Amino acid sequence: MVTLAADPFAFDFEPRKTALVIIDMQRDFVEPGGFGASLGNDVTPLQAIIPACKAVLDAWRAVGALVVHTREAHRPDLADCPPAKRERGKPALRIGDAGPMGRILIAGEAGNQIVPDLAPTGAEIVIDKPGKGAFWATPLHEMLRAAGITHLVFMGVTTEVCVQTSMREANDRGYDSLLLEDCTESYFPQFKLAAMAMIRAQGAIVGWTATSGQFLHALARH
Ligand code: TIU
Repeated sequence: MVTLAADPFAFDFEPRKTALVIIDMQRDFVEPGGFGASLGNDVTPLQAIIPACKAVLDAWRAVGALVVHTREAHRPDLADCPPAKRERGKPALRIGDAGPMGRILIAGEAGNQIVPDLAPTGAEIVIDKPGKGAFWATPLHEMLRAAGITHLVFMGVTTEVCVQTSMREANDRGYDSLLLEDCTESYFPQFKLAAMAMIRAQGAIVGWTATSGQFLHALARH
């Protein structure tokens, strides 16, 4: 059992019953020319978390525990993209349009690939999800249950959109979830802070937060 000093109180987990879930660290969100940039955002703050994510991923791989990567991805025919999602806002490029890294948010395109530093190995689970949450319209819950997983450690982008939605979905399915504070980022710093506060409020109503340093320290003592 690993006991981690976390907020709002200690987060205890068995690594063999815990999955590291890395949300949407794909080029669409962290590189210029992708979906995030097409929405008018500066993507550079998101790139800054890659080294911290890599350190946690390397440590978790050394433990030999389960890794899940997600990508926000739609089918090339957009059959899994509600028109409301495609038409929302006034993006420079809409989902499915041709951009500098291929078609925006479409499975198989260059922009849909996870950034090289965090690229999945063949043994790791990769979930393509059509929504913001990792559980909706995906086999993730069944795969985690089959693997005996009860606890989830989250990293990725963006904190208040796909990460928070996925943590809320996980919470309603009975998982205990931890978010690594310096391994997640938003295009809006105030939203990151607010999302983390909402997650750990009311006695961990959605989950816990801790820094990657606290997590790595606890894992090393395990
Ligand atoms: N992955 C994810 O968070 N998808 C988004 O669309 N995020 C935004 O912040 N727009």
